Amino acid sequence: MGKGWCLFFLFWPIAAVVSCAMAPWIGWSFPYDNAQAASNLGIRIDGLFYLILIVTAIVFVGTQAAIVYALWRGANNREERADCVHGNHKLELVWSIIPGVILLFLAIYQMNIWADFRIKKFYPEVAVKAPIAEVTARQFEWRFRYPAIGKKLQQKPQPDDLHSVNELHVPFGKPVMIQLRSDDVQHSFFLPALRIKQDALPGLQIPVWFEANKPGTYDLVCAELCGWGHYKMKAHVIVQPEEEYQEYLKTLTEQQFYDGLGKIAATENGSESEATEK
Ligand SMILES: [Cu+2]
Repeated sequence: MGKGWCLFFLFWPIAAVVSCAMAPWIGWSFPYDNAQAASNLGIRIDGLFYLILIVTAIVFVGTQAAIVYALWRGANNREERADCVHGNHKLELVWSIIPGVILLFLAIYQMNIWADFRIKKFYPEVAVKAPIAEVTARQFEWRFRYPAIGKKLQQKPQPDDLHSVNELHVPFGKPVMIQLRSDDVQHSFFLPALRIKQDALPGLQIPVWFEANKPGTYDLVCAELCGWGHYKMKAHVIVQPEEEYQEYLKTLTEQQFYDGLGKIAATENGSESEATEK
C-alpha cells in the first residue's frame, strides 16, 4: 500500500494545479466572468491577487513534492527506519525566517494599493469634494440619494434630493465617491467587476470611492449574509458619459417633482402640488 499512498498524495496536487490552470477556459475563474477589472485600482488588486496566488502555489507544490518524495523513498526501502529527531534549530530558523520575509514583502508591497483604496487622505480629491450619492443598504434592497442638480450632497436628507432604488448612475471618466450606510443590519457593498467591497455598518457612514475605466452596467450585490432575502439584494451601477448622466438626473427630477399636471414643489414637510386645474 506504500506506493498507493504515494500516488494518492501525488494525484491531489496535480489535480489542483491542472484544474486551476484550466479554470479560465471553462469559465470558473477568478477574476469575475474572466474579464479584466473594470477599474484601474481593480487591475492593481488583481496583480496583488496573482502575486499571492503564485507564491502560495509554489509553496503548495513544493511541500506536496516533498511529501511524495518521502513516501516514495519509504515505500522503496522498507528496511530503513526513519530517524526520530527532537528539534532542529537550523531547520526551524529557516522555515520561520523564509515565510516571515515573504509575508513582510507582501505587507510592504501592497501598502500603496491599500492606502489608495481605503485611506481617505489618499482618495482622489475630486471625488471627496463632491460625493455623488448616499447609498443605504437595507433588508433587502439598495437605496440611493443624490443631491438636486447643481447642489452638494448634505448629511441630512433634503426635500429636493433625488432618490432611486436598486439602480445607481455614475458619470464615466472621473473618480466618484459614495457615502455608504446601513438602515438595519450589516451588509456589504460589492462591485465585483470593479473589485470594490466595503461593509455597510449600522450607525456608520463610510466613504467609498471608485472609477470605472469603461462605461457599462455593473452588478452591485450584497456580500454579507444579511437575512432571508440576502440572495435577492442586488442592484446595478450604470457608468455613463457625463451628458447621459446629467440627462438621467433631469429625468429623475421630472419624475419626482411632476404629478402629471404640474410641478411639485419640494418643501420641508414633503411635497406640495403647484398644479392648477386646467
Ligand atoms: Cu445585505
